[in-house]
Amino acid sequence: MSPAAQVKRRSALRKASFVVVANRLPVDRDTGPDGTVQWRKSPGGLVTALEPVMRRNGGAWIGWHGAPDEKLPPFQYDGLELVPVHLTTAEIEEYYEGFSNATLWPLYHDVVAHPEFHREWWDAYVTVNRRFAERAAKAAARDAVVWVQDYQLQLVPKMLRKLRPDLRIGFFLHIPFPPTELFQQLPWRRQILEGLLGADLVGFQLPGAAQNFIRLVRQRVGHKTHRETVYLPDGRSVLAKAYPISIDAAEFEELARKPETTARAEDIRRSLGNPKHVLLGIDRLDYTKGLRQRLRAFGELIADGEVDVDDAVFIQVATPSRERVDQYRILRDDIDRLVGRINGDVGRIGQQPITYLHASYPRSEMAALYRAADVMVVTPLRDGMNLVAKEYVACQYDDKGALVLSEFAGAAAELKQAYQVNPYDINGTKSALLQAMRAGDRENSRRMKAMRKQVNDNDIDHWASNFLRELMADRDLHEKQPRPV
Ligand code: GDG
Repeated sequence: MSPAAQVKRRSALRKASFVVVANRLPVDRDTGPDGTVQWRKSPGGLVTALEPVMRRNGGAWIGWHGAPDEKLPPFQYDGLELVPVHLTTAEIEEYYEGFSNATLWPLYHDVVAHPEFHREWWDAYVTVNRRFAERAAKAAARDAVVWVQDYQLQLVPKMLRKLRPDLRIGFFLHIPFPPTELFQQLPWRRQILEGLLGADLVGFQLPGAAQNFIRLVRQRVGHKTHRETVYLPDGRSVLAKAYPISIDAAEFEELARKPETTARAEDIRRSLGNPKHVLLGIDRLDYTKGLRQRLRAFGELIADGEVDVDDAVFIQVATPSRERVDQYRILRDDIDRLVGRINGDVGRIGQQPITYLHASYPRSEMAALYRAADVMVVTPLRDGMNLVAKEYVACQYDDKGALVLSEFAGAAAELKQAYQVNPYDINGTKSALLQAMRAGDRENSRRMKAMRKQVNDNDIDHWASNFLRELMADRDLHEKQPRPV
C-alpha cells in the first residue's frame, strides 16, 4: 500500500460515529515553568456525562482550545479524540465576546442587560459557525450522530446538514430561549431559527422554551407545526423538547462525604466565628445571577435589626467570568462597591457581614463550602437551569440545610420544595431568607429530602441518555404521524 493510501486509511479509521461540537474543548492547557505543556480535563458535568458515550462510540469532541491565533492538529487525550478549532483574536472579540456574549446572552436572558447588535459581530458568528460545521463534517463517520451544544453554535446544524445529509444531528441550548416579543428584536432572527432547524432534535431546558421556539418557527419561518414537531417542506420533521440538565449527583455526594471535606467545612465555619447562620452564594460573576438583589436583601435584614450581625455571615463567591466584556467589568465594580458599602454600613470590628471572594476554587473547596452553608442563596434574574442549586442539594446527605431559589431559574421547576423567590422583590427575598434561617430542622429536612430525591433520580446520565435515545430513535415514528394540513 502506498504511504498516501496508508495516511488516508488511518484518517478514515479515525472518523467518529459520535461527535460533540461545543464552543470549548473539555480540556484546559497548563504550561509549566519549564515550558512543558499538559492538558487537564476541565471540571464539569457535560464531560463526565458524555465521556462514556464517547468511549463506547469512538467519539470525537470538536471545540476551541482556549488560545487565540493558534492552529493545533487533532490529538488524543485520555482516550478521547479532541479536534481543536482555531479562533483569531478578532474572532474571539466578535464571535465570542461580541455576538455570543454581548448580543445573544443578554437577549436570551430577558434583556436584563442591553443587547448590542453589530453587523460585523454577526459576520464573525457566521464565519466561525461555518468553521465548526466543516470540522464536524470531516470528523464524522457515515450516519454518525452529532450533538451540537449551546448558543454560540446555533447555525451549525443547518450548515452541517448541507455538508452531510447522512448525519443525525442534535442540538441542546443550555440557556433560556426567549419569548417571541424579545427574540424578534434580533436582526438575524430568521437565520438563527433556520440554523437550529437543521437539527433532527432541538433540546431546551424547559418546555416553555421549546414552545417559544415552535411558536417563532410558525410565525417567522411559516412552517407547519404540531405540538413538539415542526414539519419542513422537504418532508423532514424536527422535534423541539425539554431535557432539563443535571449534575453527577453521586460524585458530589461522594466528595461531600469525604472526611477532608467535613474537616474543611468545619474550618470555614470556625474562621467565620462559628455564626448561627452561614449563607452562601456561588456564581459566575454575571449580571443574570442576581447578586446585587440578594446582597441588598441581606444587608437590609441586618440594617433593619431582623438579623444580628453576630449571628449571620454571607459568603459570596463570584467566579471571574468574561472579563473583557464591558457589562461584566461594570458589574464587577458595582458589586465591589455594594459589598464595601454594606460591610461599611452594618459591619463591626471583627464582624464583616459579607465575605466576598472574587476567585475560582477547586471542586473539593466548593463541596466544603456547600457543606458549611446553612442557607444556599441562588437568585438569578433568569437562568437556563442553575447547577449550583442542584450541587448544593446533592451535597446535603444528612438532609440538613435550606435552599432559597429564584422562580426564574430553570431548576425551580424541579426543586419545588426550595424557598422560592422573585429576585426582583427585595422584601419577598428578605422574608424568604428569614424563613429559611428560622425554619426548624424538621421543616428543612422534609424539604431537603424531597429535593434530594429529585436530583438523585434525575442526574446528568439520565439527561444525556434521554436526549440521545430520542435523537437516535426511529424517526419513522414521527414521520408516519399524519402531517397537519
Ligand atoms: C450555563 C447556564 C445551566 C462555579 N464557580 C466555580 C465552579 N463553578 C461551577 C459550578 C457549576 C458551574 O460552574 C456553573 O453552572 P451554572 O448552571 O450555575 O451556571 P452557568 O455557568 O451560567 O451555566 C445554566 C448550565 O449552563 C448547564 O446547562 O444550568 O443555566 O447559564 O457546576 O459548580 N467550579 C469550580 N470552581 C469555581 O470557583 N470548580
